[in-house]
Amino acid sequence: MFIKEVIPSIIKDSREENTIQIEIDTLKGKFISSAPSGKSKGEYEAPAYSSRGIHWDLRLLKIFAEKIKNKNFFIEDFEGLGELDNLIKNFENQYESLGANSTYTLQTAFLKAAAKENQKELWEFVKLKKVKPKIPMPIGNCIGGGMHSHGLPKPDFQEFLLISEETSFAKAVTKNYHAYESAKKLIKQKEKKLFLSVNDEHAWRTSLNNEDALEILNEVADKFGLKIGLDIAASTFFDSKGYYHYDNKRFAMDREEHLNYMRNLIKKYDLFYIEDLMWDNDFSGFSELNSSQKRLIVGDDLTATNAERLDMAVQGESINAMIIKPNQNGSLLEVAKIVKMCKEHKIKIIFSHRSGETMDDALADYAVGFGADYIKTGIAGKERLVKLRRIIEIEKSTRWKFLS
Ligand code: 2PG
Ligand code: MG
Repeated sequence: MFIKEVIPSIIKDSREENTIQIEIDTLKGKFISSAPSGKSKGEYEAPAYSSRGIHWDLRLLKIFAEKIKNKNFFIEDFEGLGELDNLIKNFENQYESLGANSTYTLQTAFLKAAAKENQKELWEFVKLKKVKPKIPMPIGNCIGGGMHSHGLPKPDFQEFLLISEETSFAKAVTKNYHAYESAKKLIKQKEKKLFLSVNDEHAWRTSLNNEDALEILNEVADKFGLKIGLDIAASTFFDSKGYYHYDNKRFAMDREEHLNYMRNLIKKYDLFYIEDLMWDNDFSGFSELNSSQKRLIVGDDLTATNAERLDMAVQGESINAMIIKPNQNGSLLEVAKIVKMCKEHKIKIIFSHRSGETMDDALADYAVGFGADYIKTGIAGKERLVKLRRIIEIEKSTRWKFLS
């Protein structure tokens, strides 16, 4: 693959914040990628940018771009990414570390170009050895609170999720969407003052409290035959003295009270999915509730798409499902290693968007190629829909291959 030019730039994400975009021009065309970014960031995730910020990363990327310009790469499969990875590592030793958003974007634009060179779709090209590609099922954010929803009052929990498991992804996405629309009507009926709008991830932003929102989620899930879940994002309302602060109701819970509250909610609402139920160092808190295969106890801030953190969670039997956000790590080869570890330990894999997103749909290809069980990428909003549509497209064009 002959690289004619590499053009890094800064664009705006769905939150109107700056993010990195990279275009790679080869003899086969132009390939563009851009990085998402999180707001509820795990303490253990790789920094998005170098210590001097995004503009410094852009400067570094421009220098790196000159180094791979007019260079030929012999890349035939995903492992071939190692050649670019080594160049990045050498560059970082010589200059300074790039942030994870920069390396992720560089690698993704490169893989898109390499897939084309090899006449493959991105998902086919990144297919891992001994891992079967899979059409994941959608997890969608229906009602939002926490750091993704501006102003008060609002639910403390970050995401009230709908999970649809159907014979096809297209059907599952449609069900999530109908339930989301139906939740809007119920929120309108229940809110005294009308706060209804959409939040960062296009989930309904409401003044309702946690349990009122859960009642609505439950009602629409029953109506459409869906499962429900929560991303508690517990670290975002935990303090250094050991208390969880429930701002909407203005009270605090200690560890045992919070753990009991989680236990009761799981039981009362028969939650199928619960993410980051404790702050991101309480591995044993997670394991106390990780007792049944019936529901998913999910690590996100806990595991931060990091192999060492996953290893700690495996040792502690803390989780049976893990969120994978490729830009939380920065190296797709590392992400592949984490995916294999999850498969080995029977931990379900959920590829996930970030709250600040772009129109890049590569996440969908990675979810399919890496054999993810689920993809969490919202229900509405153009940056989320582009990823859902990409999976529908892959499903349409390849269904027979997955069945063989
Ligand atoms: C999460 C994510 C995505 P953020 O916590 O799961 O929903 O949020 O991108 O802000 O980290
Ligand atoms: Mg999360």
